[in-house]
Amino acid sequence: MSNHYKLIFTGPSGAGKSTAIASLSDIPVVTTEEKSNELIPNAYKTTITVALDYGMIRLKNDDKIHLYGTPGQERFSFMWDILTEGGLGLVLLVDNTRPDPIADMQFFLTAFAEFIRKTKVVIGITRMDVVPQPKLKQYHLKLKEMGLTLPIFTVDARSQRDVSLLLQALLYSLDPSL
Ligand SMILES: Nc1nc2c(ncn2[C@@H]2O[C@H](COP(=O)(O)OP(=O)(O)OP(=O)(O)O)[C@@H](O)[C@H]2O)c(=O)[nH]1
Ligand SMILES: [Mg+2]
Repeated sequence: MSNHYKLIFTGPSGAGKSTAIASLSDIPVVTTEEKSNELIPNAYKTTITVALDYGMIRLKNDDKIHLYGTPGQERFSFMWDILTEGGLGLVLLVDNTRPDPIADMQFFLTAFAEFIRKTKVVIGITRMDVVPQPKLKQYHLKLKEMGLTLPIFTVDARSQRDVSLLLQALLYSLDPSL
């Protein structure tokens, strides 16, 4: 019998959750993008997720990894609890070009604290090619201050290779045999 694993992608708007799920998915992704000038905080993107993203990875043994992306904007945070239900792990993406990305990381780790207590989490910092500061070291310092030891990587959400490495780190921490 095949196994089904559910993973959640979260993080602030523009961090690349929808992009990362599209990079990884073996099926056409289900998205709930909305175009609205009032809602879009970033000039470089024209839509935002208002409910969820869904993609799926087929493993060789017929097992499936289901990928769910949350909306980044807090006004849609009512979806966060719904989407984490039954999830095995969390991918937190952080946009390094935002005004205070380390505070964003802290915000999402706090918002998902209950889920994280029961599961595993991996952190990917995106858009470092656009704004190289802060560095990973500063994220590590904040994690330490929060009493957390979590894997953290620089990733480009558009790169299938980058996001699969991130996912592999998460899967490995969940079950080294996966
Ligand atoms: N330059 C650069 N662009 C990136 C990188 N990662 C993602 N992007 C771009 O950043 C944007 C991310 O947009 P989305 O994937 O819609 O972001 P999201 O996290 O789903 O945002 P919400 O749905 O609004 O919460 C896209 O235009 C990507 O092409 C990166 O590492 N560098
Ligand atoms: Mg999105």
